[in-house]
Amino acid sequence: MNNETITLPDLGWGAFYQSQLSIEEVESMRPLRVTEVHRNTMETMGVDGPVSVPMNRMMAEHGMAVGDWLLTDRDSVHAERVLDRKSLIKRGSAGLEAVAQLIAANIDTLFIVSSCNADFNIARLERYMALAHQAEVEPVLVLTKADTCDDPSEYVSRAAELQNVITITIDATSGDTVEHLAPWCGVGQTVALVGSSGVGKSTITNTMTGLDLLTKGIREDDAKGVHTTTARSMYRMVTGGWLVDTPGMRALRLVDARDAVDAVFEDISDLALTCKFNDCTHENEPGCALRAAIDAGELTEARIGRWQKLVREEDRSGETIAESRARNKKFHQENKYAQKLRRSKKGK
Ligand SMILES: Nc1nc2c(ncn2[C@@H]2O[C@H](COP(=O)(O)OP(=O)(O)OP(=O)(O)O)[C@@H](O)[C@H]2O)c(=O)[nH]1
Ligand SMILES: [Mg+2]
Repeated sequence: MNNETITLPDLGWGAFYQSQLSIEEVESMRPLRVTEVHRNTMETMGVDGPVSVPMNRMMAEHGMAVGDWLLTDRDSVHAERVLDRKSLIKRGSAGLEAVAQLIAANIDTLFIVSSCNADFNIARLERYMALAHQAEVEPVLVLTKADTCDDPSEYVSRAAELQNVITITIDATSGDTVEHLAPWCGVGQTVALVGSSGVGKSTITNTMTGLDLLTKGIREDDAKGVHTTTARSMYRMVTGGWLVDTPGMRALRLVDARDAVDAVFEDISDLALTCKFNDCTHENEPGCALRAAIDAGELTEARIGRWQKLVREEDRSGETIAESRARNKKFHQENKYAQKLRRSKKGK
């Protein structure tokens, strides 16, 4: 990349960010886009090339993500402010508290990556679809390893259950990938890759950037990869846009995504509003619109089950720490009681 000739629009800048600057700020400040997030430093890119910006209190309190826009004084590396984000991809991190981990900011498209093998799992893909809906970015399903599979179209048909998503099948190691993904990867566009470990995210990144990032072989037996990518970085693609590679996720936990879940299952959530009882569990109540749709062959039990699972998870992630502790305590008490009962029955 020739840093000397890079412009703000090349970096993804546009009216949305420009309108956040006062006239004074336009004169005195420089916008920098975060390309790498580290504990103490942000690596950024501006029109004069790369700049390392030390983490400060404002940034720590705000929370930083790859793709963020920072403002510093023209001759300083001290960040004054983080601009409002056009979009934000975040997920729940492990533990009791619903703390969000920021994955990427200001992206236009989410490439949901899976492969044409045993990794393909519709429930997991629905979760990623909810992630895209929540961030209000366009999802594109990218199915890798089409070259290793007899009939990739079988996976495309299975993906049709996701509704309203473009599906592309690729061999991520081949140069043809650039052409297939180009519509989302042009100048000014930013894309993030998400998906399980070993599906080929870094391979796509290598092909799209011409770089040689670390990728690792896959274990043959279970189609699971070995976690390879550890940091989050944004790279310039040969097509002019920017790409955020992310480490494979073992389990994606959504946060504050109830509306997004309903959007992914819009047909079901809309229909559920027409059930006779507004607290219908969709199991055996009279006047249940979902049961009627199953009977009519319009919906499958499995898909309704996946929707309900995500809704339950969302209801739980909305609970306070105290509520969650109380639920766990009750569960353990009930378990203990059941064990005691079993033991006393055995003893008889
Ligand atoms: N034949 C073939 N191999 C692929 C394809 N995509 C990825 N691979 C191989 O799959 C392995 C894992 O790919 P990575 O790109 O490291 O996977 P990743 O998604 O970045 O994995 P993490 O960084 O662990 O999340 C590598 O050996 C790649 O060469 C593909 O489309 N076709
Ligand atoms: Mg990787």
